[in-house]
Amino acid sequence: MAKGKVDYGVYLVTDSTPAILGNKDLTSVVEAALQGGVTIVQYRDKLSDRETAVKTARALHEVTRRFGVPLLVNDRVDVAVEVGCEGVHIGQDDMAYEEARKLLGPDKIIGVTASSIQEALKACEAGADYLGLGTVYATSTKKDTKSIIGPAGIRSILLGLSSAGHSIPTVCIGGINGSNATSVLAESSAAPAKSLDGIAVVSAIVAAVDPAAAARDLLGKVVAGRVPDVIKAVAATTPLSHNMTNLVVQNFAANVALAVGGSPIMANYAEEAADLAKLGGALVINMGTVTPEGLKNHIQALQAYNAAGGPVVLDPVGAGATSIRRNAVKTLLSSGKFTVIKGNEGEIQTVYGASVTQRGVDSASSLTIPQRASLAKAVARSTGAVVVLTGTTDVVSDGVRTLRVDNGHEFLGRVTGTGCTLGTTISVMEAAFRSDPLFAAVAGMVLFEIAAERAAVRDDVRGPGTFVPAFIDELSAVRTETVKGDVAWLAKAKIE
Ligand code: 3NM
Repeated sequence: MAKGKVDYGVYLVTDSTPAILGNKDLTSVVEAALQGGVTIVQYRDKLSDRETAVKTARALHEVTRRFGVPLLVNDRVDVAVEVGCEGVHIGQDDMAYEEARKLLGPDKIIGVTASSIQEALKACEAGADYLGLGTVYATSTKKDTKSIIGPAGIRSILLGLSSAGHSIPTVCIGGINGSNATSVLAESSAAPAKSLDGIAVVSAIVAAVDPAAAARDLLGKVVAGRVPDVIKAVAATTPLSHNMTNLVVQNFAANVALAVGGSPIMANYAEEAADLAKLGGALVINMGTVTPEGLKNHIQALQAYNAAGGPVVLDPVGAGATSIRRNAVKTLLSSGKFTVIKGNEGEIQTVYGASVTQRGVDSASSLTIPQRASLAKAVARSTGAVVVLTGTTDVVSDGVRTLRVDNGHEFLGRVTGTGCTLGTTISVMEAAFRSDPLFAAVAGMVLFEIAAERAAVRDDVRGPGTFVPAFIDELSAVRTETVKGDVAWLAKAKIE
């Protein structure tokens, strides 16, 4: 597991004391939390003897490895060395960073606790891989905390780090739970400082009646918390959205790309792709109205963007409708790599290789939400892409993290081209925010769907016809509000 690839989003710290764990089994709680979406685990045990600690750490490591998630050990470096897990977390009163690094070697993760900018800078300069910032709020889980710094204290450390030029990952800890996570993330990460990379919790998951549900809820909040970062990254770069799309949506897609902050070009001729791929944008390959000539163009452009390292969004429109389209999907998937594959249930089933028959491009749903989540996850794993499976409840997965997005409005289903323009919206986000394609995709989805909700209830909207211009207005308004720092609209986001 490469150190640079670690996802600090939902960071579970364990506690085996009966007051928090109750009579549950720690390994089972960690496994459930991983199913819910925990992205990194720290085994923290101040009481057990060495033999018990090694045994517990080994059992936890077996579980975390199955999920491809790193396991760190709190303080007890010798236990981490013996178990061979991915690293340690050390507090200010624990072993010195340099000594821990000597024992662990250069490839292991070492995180350090910091309560002030001085401690944070010292840890950065020593070479720490991430910082745990706290204590945010007083918590009965750790009674000996020295300073309660609140979200404002976290924000000032983040500001200090960014003005010193450090981009080290950070999480905050202390009293974080499902009720305050959204406001802690927003208040801690207020512009212009770098944002927190995640939240670390003990009791919000370990003491929860349903640790998987608690973890899922926190993951949704962490992902929602990054939406403004994505939209601001778009505003900072106005990225190119190169659309190779169908005849029906050319104009609508170009207008949506503009409204969400992108710079659209509708260019179906692949000879242009090599030049366009150098402009730092993203490509949308939309298979609607496919022709043999079109497919050749798609393959050539896909390969040009792959060579330039630019994101590519595949929209396999009507993929299951005809054998021509089913074969076109297969050909495209074997010709290059996609960053995002977006489609409805029939389309994603076709990408999966299932033999489904779609009537047209409209969507019919026969799977339950958990089945849709499994399908999205499986396709993400087999293709390496983020999969966006649209429907009344959308599902998005990168093969590790799987989320549901429950926003949108029925008018989106009564106007042609909205699915295609969601692909365009996502391409703009992917172009601007390369560090996490899942965050970028979710940002595109909630921006798009909440704009639709706002448009649908406007007084001047009387049906699908008047909805379209209002929708474009609202896309632009939501984006502008976000760039100005007003993210009240995000309270409507239903990400879980
Ligand atoms: N470290 P809960 S606060 C383990 O401030 C730990 O460094 C802290 O527990 C620090 O999520 C803390 O239950 C306990 O509040 C956090």
